[in-house]
Amino acid sequence: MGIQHFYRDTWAEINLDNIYYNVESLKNILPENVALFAVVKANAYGHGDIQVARTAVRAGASYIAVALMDEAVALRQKGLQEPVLVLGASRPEDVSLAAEYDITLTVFQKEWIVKAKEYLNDSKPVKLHIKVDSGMGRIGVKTKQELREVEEAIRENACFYLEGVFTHFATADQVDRTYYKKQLALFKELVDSFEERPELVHSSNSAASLRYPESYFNGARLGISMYGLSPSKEIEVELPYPLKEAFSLRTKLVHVKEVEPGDKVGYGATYEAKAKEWIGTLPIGYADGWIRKLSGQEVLVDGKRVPIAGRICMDQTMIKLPYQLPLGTEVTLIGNQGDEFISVNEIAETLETINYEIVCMMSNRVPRVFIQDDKIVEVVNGLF
Ligand code: PMH
Repeated sequence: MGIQHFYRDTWAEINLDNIYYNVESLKNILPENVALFAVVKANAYGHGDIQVARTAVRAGASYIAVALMDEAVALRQKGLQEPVLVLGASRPEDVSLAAEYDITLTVFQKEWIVKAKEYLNDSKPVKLHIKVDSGMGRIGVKTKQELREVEEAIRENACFYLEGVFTHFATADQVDRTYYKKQLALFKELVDSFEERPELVHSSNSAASLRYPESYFNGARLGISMYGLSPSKEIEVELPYPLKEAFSLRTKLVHVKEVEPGDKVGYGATYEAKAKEWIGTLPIGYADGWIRKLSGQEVLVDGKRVPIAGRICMDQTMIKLPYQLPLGTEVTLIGNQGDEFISVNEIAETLETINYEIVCMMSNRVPRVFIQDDKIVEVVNGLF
């Protein structure tokens, strides 16, 4: 843990207590024998990979999952000791890195095994999980025949250890269960066809973990709801416990001025003051992930909602102030201020997208400030 400096008045606040609570709440409803995988790919959906991983482990997670080998290596280099699974495809040429760092890989092609073994000598066996494509149509084996071939290829080689098998649902966040049930049935059928069933069998993402105990087998992969966000709007009413959002985005007024009626603001001079108005400038822009399409979004200042004035620039955004306010006044773009709250979901609605994308798109130019027990415990400046 450390406090890195940053030299701008914009930061993301990550509430680790809320992440702890979200993980612990799921852990409490999971049967004892079900391992909780904390999904921290894409810098923990923008929340900070190692900080979230450590918090999740404290709260009961026993496995960490990422999308890429690079993300797994980064976690090891930051000192993570727990098992790490790469959910996506890795190159067979890179398999020795998995051996070196004790990283578990996902496989789904016999040829991969044949090629990868050329790159391994007598290291400890590399742990593998077979991915089954039960209907997502992304990666994975689709038939019993393919599964058996991959299983055999793994078991023939002492440099590999078949630890797990998993699949991923495409519609677990939708009210209609038909497609989910089809996927689950196919996955069960394939799992039953193993000569020897691997010790870890997992299928559920957040939505399935929160709604479908029959999808647990003995592992649950928790992503979006660990961050306090519902997998979709339509299943919010079904959630077994309230989620607590962990991500806030804050900045400060760096310039305040009064403009005259007819004065313009921003690129394209698209905003025109109707009367005498107070305009504030914020040091955040589209290069931070605060993208131009957010120009119609409100922000919070002095506990009130105010509109953005004109187009968002690369590094700066202008807002209409309710009245003159001092330089350095805090402005909240996402999160609580006074009695007001701008949720990640509100930003997602403005951008006609999903909450996942909002937290992932905040760039590494935005420092992350980690809060635990109401105190700053760590600061990461992604540029250093
Ligand atoms: N497992 C796999 C294989 C995933 O791809 C994801 C999320 C999760 C678990 C966690 O899902 P959750 O965040 O809904 O809990 N993957 C993605 C994705 O590829 N695009 O959006 C979410």
